[in-house]
Amino acid sequence: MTIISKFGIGVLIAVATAATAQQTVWGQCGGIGWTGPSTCVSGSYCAPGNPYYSQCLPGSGPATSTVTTTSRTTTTTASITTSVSTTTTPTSTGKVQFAGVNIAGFDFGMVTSGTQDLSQIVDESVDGVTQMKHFVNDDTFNIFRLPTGWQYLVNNALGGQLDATKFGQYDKLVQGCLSTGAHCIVDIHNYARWNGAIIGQGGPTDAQFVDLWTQLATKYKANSRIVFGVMNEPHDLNITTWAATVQKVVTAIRNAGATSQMILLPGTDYTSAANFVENGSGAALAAVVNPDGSTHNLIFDVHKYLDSDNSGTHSECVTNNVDAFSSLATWLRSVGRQALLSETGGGNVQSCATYMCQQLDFLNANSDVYLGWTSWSAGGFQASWNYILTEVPNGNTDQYLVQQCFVPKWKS
Ligand SMILES: *[C@@H]1O[C@H](CO)[C@@H](O)[C@H](O)[C@H]1NC(C)=O
Ligand SMILES: CC(=O)N[C@H]1CO[C@H](CO)[C@@H](O)[C@@H]1O
Repeated sequence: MTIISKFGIGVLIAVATAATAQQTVWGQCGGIGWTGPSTCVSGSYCAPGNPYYSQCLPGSGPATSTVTTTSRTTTTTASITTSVSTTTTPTSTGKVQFAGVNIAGFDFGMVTSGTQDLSQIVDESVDGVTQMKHFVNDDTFNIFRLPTGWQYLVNNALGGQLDATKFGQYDKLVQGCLSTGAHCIVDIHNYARWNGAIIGQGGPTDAQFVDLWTQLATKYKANSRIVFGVMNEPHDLNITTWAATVQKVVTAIRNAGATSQMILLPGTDYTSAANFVENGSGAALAAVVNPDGSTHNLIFDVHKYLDSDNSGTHSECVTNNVDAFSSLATWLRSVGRQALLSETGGGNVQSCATYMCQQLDFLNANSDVYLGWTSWSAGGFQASWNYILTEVPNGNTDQYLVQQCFVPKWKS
């Protein structure tokens, strides 16, 4: 009897919702297969994000005529339907929103135990900015990931204040990135650790890690193009406990005044895109919310290389990763969430050009769930090191893989 009355109430609510309800701000309001509300509450408008997902955003929307919007939507829908019914291979019907490069250097000396030898830092506050200007001006890239060690920012003082000199140098890189007009990911590159011990799991306390992010969010809260990359590549930890740590960081960033910027949520297994669902990262991180209970701009952070062991340490590529990104896309759609591929890359060789272009085609075709990518890596790699994944431009000339795939699959 109780069960029957619950069903009764459920049906009534469902009917009422479909007939009259307007979607709340940040909620979905359209897209292929969407049967929920298509209008938004007062003070917001339905923004057509991509064929699979429209969202209620605050404000009155861009001054676009209704006629133009409608005809564009219709065309897109028709072409998507055709491609799905004629082939199982994704075709480039869409395009990701963000494309860019990692600018490494302030993370140098960091190893997977979360220990950083500060003598190995390459200060990218000048050269890194020059590189970003090239990538924006010549390649139209619009996002950069700026890795740094936690130790560097606080000059090895766990729990301390941002170091005026060292953080000051890193901030020049961040400001240089912002000045290009791009989005800029502040990436703490510590593998969820400090000197061998796991944050919140025997190592630094959650409070110490939260304090770092409170300081960074306070510093950068005014800029909407800052993206908070909570942590690079956690591994070998308790994912449930880690997700609780991430929740505290998200709350702290929002409460510091960075109320709406993107925050990247990293899973375990080195944020592997292939293992994200299977290893419990997806379920644990999907429960992380903003202080208002929403998941607006909480984006899953994933990495995937194309070499034999997904490590990005071999020059040859052996996979286009379509299997991995395909299953992850299905899960992302099932929970209505999105991911950013913040590390991917390969050697400057033919096999990588073939597979990387296929991977980028797939991401473009699934741009409803994949926001974009930052490839690994430009930054402080000296020419004499012959680093196999280098994307450091030679003046204004891009490396082979950038020329073959990263630029054409973004610009086309
Ligand atoms: C992880 O931590 C949670 C909560 O603290 C605990 O219940 C669970 O047993 C732990 N999992 C493992 C595999 O140790
Ligand atoms: C920590 C954890 O559970 N890792 C697992 C994630 O999923 C991959 C793929 O199934 C496993 O190999 C890992 O052991």
